[in-house]
Amino acid sequence: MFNFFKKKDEEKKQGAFDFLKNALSKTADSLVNSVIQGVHNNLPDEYELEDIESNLIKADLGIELAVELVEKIKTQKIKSSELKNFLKQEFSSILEKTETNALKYDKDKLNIYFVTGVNGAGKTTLIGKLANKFKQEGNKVLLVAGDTFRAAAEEQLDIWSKRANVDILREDKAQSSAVVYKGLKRAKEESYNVVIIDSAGRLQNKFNLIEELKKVKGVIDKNKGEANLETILVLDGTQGQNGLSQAQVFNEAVDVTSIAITKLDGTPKGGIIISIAQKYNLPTKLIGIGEGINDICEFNKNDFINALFD
Ligand SMILES: Nc1nc2c(ncn2[C@@H]2O[C@H](COP(=O)(O)OP(=O)(O)OP(=O)(O)O)[C@@H](O)[C@H]2O)c(=O)[nH]1
Ligand SMILES: [Mg+2]
Repeated sequence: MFNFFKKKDEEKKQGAFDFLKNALSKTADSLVNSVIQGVHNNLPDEYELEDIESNLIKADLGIELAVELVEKIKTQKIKSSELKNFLKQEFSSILEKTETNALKYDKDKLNIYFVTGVNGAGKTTLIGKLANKFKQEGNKVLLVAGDTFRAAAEEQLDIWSKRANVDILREDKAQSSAVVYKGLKRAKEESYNVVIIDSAGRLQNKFNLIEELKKVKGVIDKNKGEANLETILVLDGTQGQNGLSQAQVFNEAVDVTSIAITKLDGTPKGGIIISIAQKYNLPTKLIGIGEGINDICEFNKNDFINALFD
């Protein structure tokens, strides 16, 4: 019996890794395969170094990092046969810089997840997936419909709450900060241990919307007491480097503690995970790899690197 379950667990783990590897195959092609493929000389020559650089930039690693890596390849005299391993080591050590990739969670405490990001990044979908995961793990979960801005946003969250079989607090025609205040109050009164707060999509250049988001964050900070707070910035993986400027604006406004990258299925732009760790020291903790309720993974550095390189 025990062995049977153990085997099942291992199969499940392998299945999850294969799923991840499959979802990341386009990123692996752009970030690894296309970079090493065209290099034939024992020591890459000037033209090949230029190609490496432009391929790394195309893979959405960002210019700064691409230039830095090519400089290292040149000065450390990395041979073409060593190139793959060199990239593997470099990417791993960049990801190592961020402190942890585990989502803050303590089963004996209230855990608040405040989910932010620009329009259409995948916030509400991520919330649905996350709610389902927490519910299945035995938590008492409350969703808070903090997006009072877009018509039908609350309805969309409501549908996800039913799919995940969790409770929701929503209030039509209310201010976001008022709904969030009520949500936190209810969570304490009714002993929820996971609260996930949705927010309206914001364009990072829209001053008023960012100001409103700060106000909501202020309400959370003031009322969270001893709770864990994870402020998640959701980035659309298909937008690649655009995510960097979003990270800067949102981080300044609400003190982001973790990144969720969505839509990694089918995009070659997954290099953003590496550049965001390098530039802002922000850990990616969740990745979305599909539209279904189970298409979410907790980010794991080793699995990510292995899925790209092995
Ligand atoms: N392929 C794929 N699609 C996704 C993923 N996550 C979200 N989507 C899709 O992206 C679209 C936008 O998702 P939402 O969750 O509504 O995004 P949002 O950030 O809440 O959008 P606003 O509320 O308008 O700001 C939907 O069509 C989702 O199905 C993912 O991981 N993979
Ligand atoms: Mg939404």
